[in-house]
Amino acid sequence: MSVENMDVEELYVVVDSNKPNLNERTNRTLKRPGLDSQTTTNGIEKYHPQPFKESRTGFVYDIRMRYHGNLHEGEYHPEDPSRISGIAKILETYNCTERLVKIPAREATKEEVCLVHSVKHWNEVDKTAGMKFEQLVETGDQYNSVYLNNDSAFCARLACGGVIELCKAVMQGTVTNGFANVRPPGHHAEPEEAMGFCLFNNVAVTAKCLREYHHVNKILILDWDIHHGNGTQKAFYNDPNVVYCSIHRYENGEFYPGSEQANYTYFGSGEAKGKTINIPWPRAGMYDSDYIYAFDKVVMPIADEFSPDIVIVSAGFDAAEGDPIGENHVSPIAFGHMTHRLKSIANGRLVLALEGGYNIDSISRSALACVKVLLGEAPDRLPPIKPSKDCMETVHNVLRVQSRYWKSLAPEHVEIAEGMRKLKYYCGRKGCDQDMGAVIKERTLGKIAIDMTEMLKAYRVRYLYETFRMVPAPISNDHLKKFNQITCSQNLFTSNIIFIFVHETNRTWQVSIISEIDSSLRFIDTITKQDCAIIDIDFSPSNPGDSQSRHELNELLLYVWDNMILHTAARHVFLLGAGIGCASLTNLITEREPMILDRVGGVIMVPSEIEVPKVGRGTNLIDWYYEHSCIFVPGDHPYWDKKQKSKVFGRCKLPVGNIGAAPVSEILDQCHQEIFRYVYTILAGEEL
Ligand code: Q9C
Ligand code: ZN
Repeated sequence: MSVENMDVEELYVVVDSNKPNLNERTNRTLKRPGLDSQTTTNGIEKYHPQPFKESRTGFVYDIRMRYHGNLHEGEYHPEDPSRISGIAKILETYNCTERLVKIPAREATKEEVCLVHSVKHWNEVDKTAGMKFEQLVETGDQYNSVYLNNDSAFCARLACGGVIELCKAVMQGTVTNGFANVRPPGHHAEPEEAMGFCLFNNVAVTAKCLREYHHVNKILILDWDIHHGNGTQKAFYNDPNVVYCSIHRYENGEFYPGSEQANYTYFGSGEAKGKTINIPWPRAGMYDSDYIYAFDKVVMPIADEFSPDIVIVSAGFDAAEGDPIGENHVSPIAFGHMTHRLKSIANGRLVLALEGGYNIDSISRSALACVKVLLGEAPDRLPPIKPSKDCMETVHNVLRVQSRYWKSLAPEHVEIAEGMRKLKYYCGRKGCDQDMGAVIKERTLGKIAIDMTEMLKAYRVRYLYETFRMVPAPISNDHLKKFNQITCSQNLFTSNIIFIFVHETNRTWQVSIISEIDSSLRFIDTITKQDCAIIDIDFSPSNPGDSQSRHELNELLLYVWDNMILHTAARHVFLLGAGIGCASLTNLITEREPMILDRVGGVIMVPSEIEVPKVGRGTNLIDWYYEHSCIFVPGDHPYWDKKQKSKVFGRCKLPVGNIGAAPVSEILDQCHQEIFRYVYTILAGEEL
């Protein structure tokens, strides 16, 4: 039963009664008997015009929360009382205050606070009210980034109780949504510990209260403060009913609070796997597009699927443009958009609770934008979303880990480049061989008179199709399109194992067309017979060996990784390179390090007479490469003359029975068995 099934009169009764009201459960009892399922005589449900639904926005602000302040005279601390008065002032200036329903704050009780925190912690905070200056300083210094005065404990109780009261009001339907303008903040406060300007974890305590005392089943906590909410993560790490999702600056664990637990590799434990979602930015300087992208790709699908009863936002504004600590560039408009998107969850039951944010002007304008959206205004228009590379990489990492736990993130649901979608469609369709055959014939016939390289490539594409039903992969990047050389097997999206095979045509065909084709085809034959997928990259550089060609191939490989591999579900990727293609593989490994280490099972190369390529810096990467590579270097290769054999070149070995110089194709042929033995060894060591 929903609001649209009530008539206007009933709706007014509900609103006027000022009782728990507009939510589905309570409406049911208010319904007149006999109206429950109105159907017309032909069985079609009768259309009911939707009545106006009143939305009300609650607001918590108690000036006494300004009492908590830095005792050191004249010494500035960013977590300043003016933060909340600044926000209150701008809301007043823009006539929002009069439209808000004031929800009085009250002190949270010991019982409530101790749903998250230990009694010991409660007592420690409690004691500070009666301490002398030196004791306060000393106690504050015992924690990590905390200051105290005699009012701190009181303010912390008030902040916590304020968030509780607002959420209660939302659950009871007194208001639809709301903003808690509170301090001190809470999300760093751990069960046993004050930390990061936080004494009690306002949002975590509230969530536990809602579940414990107010029959709320599922809660989503979204934390957009620039910092990871370590306290909140801890409080719910194995609670399957509370999803904690945080977008934060991580910097490889360097940024405050400086723990690896803020990484995307931490996703909850036990029954709660997937219920912690970390979106860790690798650097400062993220923009609106990055946040909106993360929202659209991760936060919103999960929020929809989880379908919580209420959404609580740890709404720090230290990711805002102008914040001295966060150094990100999120605009008030983007904060408005994130708020707007969250209103679509949990029947609009949404509470924003202030956390960090240290530029008074920035946090005031950001909070204003959020409150306006809560009040029902539309957010301003944003320019088109252009996420940064670092953002996309982060989001891909999160998706890869989280798609195990969320159906809505599974690869087949993740939006992919247009061409890939078509390919996927094509690969999944029965009886589509004929039109593909026609496309390929057309393409190859037209090429014959052009030049030898093109002809050979075209012939190969056709052969791959006719023999292995491999299809040309679409490339949406115009610049890379002209090479027209990626072919893949149709099990690309279903296979757990994918080989990326990079090799070149044009220098070897001069030696022997047939043998080149034969050796690469033998590979493909073995791979497809094992039901593994393959992406074949037949690279024929316009000018072999020049830097332009190398650059093009590097780009092509990154394209294949970002736009193809990342959209597959395969857990084992093998990189196979022959000749000039080898260097583009080490480039790929260097450029996509974290993802590569996770998904690539092994790297196999036959560089032939080209220089043995090396991976980039980083002990992690170098050690991994050495452990996961098998580089066949002929006996007469200058590599063997080097005094110092560095791990950056991978694990080099002589091809079996190899004496010296031979074309790539021949070495490839010689190593065939050994290469697959190597692959089997790796796969045997891992569960499939
Ligand atoms: N080197 C919130 O935004 N920075 N807290 C300490 C020590 C602490 C931020 C730096 C930042 C805490 C709620
Ligand atoms: Zn913060």
